[in-house]
Amino acid sequence: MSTCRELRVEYLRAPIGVGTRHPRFSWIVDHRQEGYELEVATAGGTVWATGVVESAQISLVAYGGEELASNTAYTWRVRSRTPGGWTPWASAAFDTALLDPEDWTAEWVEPAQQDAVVERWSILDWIRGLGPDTPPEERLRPPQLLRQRFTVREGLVRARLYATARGVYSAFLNGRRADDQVLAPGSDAYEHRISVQAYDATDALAAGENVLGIALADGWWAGRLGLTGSSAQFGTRTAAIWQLHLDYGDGAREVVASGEDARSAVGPWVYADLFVGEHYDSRRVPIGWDRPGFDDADWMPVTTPGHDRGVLRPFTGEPIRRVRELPALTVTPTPEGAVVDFGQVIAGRVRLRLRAASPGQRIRIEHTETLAVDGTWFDNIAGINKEQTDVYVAAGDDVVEWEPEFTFHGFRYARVSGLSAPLDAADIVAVVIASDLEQTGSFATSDVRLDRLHQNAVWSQRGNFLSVPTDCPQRERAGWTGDLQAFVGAASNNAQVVPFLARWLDNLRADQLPDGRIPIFSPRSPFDAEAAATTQGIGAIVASAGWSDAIATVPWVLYERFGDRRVLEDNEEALRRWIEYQRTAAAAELPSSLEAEELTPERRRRQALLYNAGLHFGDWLTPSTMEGKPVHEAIMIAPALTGELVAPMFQAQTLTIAARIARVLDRDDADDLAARANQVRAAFAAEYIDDRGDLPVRLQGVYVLALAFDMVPPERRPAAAARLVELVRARGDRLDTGFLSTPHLLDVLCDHGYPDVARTLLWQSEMPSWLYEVDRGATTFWETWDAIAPDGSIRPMSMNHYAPGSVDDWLYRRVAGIRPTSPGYRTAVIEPAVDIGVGRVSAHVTTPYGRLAVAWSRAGGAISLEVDVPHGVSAELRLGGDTVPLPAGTSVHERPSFAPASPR
Ligand code: RAM
Repeated sequence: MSTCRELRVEYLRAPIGVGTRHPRFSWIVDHRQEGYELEVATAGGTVWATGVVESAQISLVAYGGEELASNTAYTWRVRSRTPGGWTPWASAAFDTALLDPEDWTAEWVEPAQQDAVVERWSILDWIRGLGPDTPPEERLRPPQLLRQRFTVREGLVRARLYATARGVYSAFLNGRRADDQVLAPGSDAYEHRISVQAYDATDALAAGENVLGIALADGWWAGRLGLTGSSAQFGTRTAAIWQLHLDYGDGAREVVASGEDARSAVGPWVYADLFVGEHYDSRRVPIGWDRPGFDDADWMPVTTPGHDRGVLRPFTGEPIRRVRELPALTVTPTPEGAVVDFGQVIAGRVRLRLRAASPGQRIRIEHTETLAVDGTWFDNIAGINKEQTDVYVAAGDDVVEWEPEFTFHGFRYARVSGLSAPLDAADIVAVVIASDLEQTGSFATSDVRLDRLHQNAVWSQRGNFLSVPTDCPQRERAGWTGDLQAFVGAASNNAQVVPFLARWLDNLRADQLPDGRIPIFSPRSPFDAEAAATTQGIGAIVASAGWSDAIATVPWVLYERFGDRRVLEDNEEALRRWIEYQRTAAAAELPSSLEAEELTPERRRRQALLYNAGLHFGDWLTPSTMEGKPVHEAIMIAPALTGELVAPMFQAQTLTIAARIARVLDRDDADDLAARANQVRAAFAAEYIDDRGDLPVRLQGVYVLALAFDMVPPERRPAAAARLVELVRARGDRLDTGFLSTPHLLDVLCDHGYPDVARTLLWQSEMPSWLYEVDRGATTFWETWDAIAPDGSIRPMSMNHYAPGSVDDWLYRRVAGIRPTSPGYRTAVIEPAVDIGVGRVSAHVTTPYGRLAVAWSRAGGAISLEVDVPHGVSAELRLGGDTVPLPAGTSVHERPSFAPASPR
């Protein structure tokens, strides 16, 4: 009898620094579970024992004992009763974080420093290309070093370091990195919450004198951030705080806390900024600074300014790490430097091996996502503070490897200059950095272009799931809510995203405005708030339909895919506040198009239900609205054309999701919420949909959303769907959908009897289309379909924007055909699109019960399918009108002569 495996606490294996007093336990068992027994213990004995529980639940069993204590080591064990009897016990460990701000006695310490320069730019400045005219050396400041000496007695058995910073930091213990994470503490809504990292320091310490070192740079706190590249958005001075907890074999516990005994100095960097890049002078390294025995007599004292400790929160999820390395595919010498192609657009930086560089030799590394059509260097993200350039100054060692510490870039190509010999391809790698999420899905076919399309989504996810979900890793790095709302389904197939997105949702809720508005991005800095309040037009948008609705969509998709109720509970109140904001705003304002009109009382009543006034991004970047105009003008057209329609559609959909959530959580008002959703739909239909199912704006996206969100009364749906198809045809079978509608386009076509049109769109290779990008060599999704035009000309757009990659979810759900029919895949269907136009597809997702996989192939009329269903998932196969239940385990299904069910 095999034991339970994959033991996890809050989704992670043997985590330290668990941030809740009531964690949830999950495991996998390779048989049908009828019951389980679970126990949690400390060294002192059992703290919770469930006894035998008659239940099939193997996922997210919530701890139900006395509240767990801070900074404590626990073990847990579980066994499962299956039809064959009890499995043996399986056990694992976990460890809690400092769970309360009161657990902190340490002081925030500020190293001696000059204040960071405050550079403030507006969107208008950005459009005009205005920016600082002095080089970064003259404006940016050097990162700092902090060191603290302490003594450890004999008999240490466990040591945990808890640390964080206002800034970005690396921690060292006796000259060794505290662990392999980079860019801690990551990005947070720092005003409200700052994540604290937990490190296992046991093996790094020894009896006698020890040294804790912290290297500290501006990062998201004081560095450049967002579209405008403005700096010091949270503060102008960095600081760090730490507590090292030492447990001895004799039961004694000691704490080494940051305070006035720490010393500080300027580090070897001239500057380090997330956007601008890093300038590192290896001649200035104070060798041994983070080890005992170093003389810090000429270091500076620190100050303890008494910053708030109430914002400290245990970090949850996976940190940012170096997740892989890519070799140089080609190195091309040019007069300006050696241009290296890594073959893939990524977020990261390079590691360079230098041989015999002379003291003071300066090596420069520039980064870009694309070259011009003639192969020359091209900055697709030129602009204020977006240099993406690193500088290394050699000390004169024989061979040295260097990788920046406190920056990253969005790039595929690097240009290296200042070398004394030609660059050898073996001496440079691209280091991909990302939040180190477990990759849990796969999708592959017999068609290389479709596979590349899927890989482009995976890579855009990797490049943008970096501490928080961002829009793009080179220009903004902002946690745009709308982009994630579009992509969350796709993201959930490819990786275990719950801890990562739950932490981001914590930030989003912290950033919610007092009036209930959910901001368009999070983290949102005090500068962002001020900029929006003092600007007009698009820059003044604080909340927007489709963006703010992420507070409904994201938790709901996580519940659907992973069955996690706690995410719903945690976000319910914020969602309700957003809904109430919409209700109030709907009653108070009319859209500008109606302001001058004399409305009947009936129309006035309907309009008062609709959240349709104000400026919204609308179906952002709808292709036809972008044609032939400069970008900054073009982007305003979709908001103007579609905002009034898109906003109430999302309002209705969000109310529907809220009603579903209320039902799951057993709330009394679930029916009321559903009724409100229907009132909004009825008012919308009466105001905006005519008898023939037509809407006032003839754009594909408007029809897609109207159909996807059930805005069209049933009898008019066929006509609306037919109009959508007509609009697709009129564009030469090419899509014309923006950020908000693209995720729904192909589903809507399939659900309304046009799978053939969906198929044509999928295989389209004329711009705008998915495969157009693939054919143009895209390795990630572009922000706009014409980022590289057919003639090779390049628009200054991001090449790494996942929002248009939402189609990846459709590939899993419809082409492979794997989808949940109840939360967390308790029940699921396998319904592959065997007539999509490929011979072979194989894919899997990781459900809470294990791997759910399908591999199908088609030869002429014969279909062959192999399905893997884990115990705990009740799945059925739907093919050509037949439905058959699928057994647990592997099963093979043959259909020698397959005739697809008729499309309508
Ligand atoms: C752009 C961002 C993002 C989008 C907003 C509206 O600047 O890149 O993708 O959500 O605008």
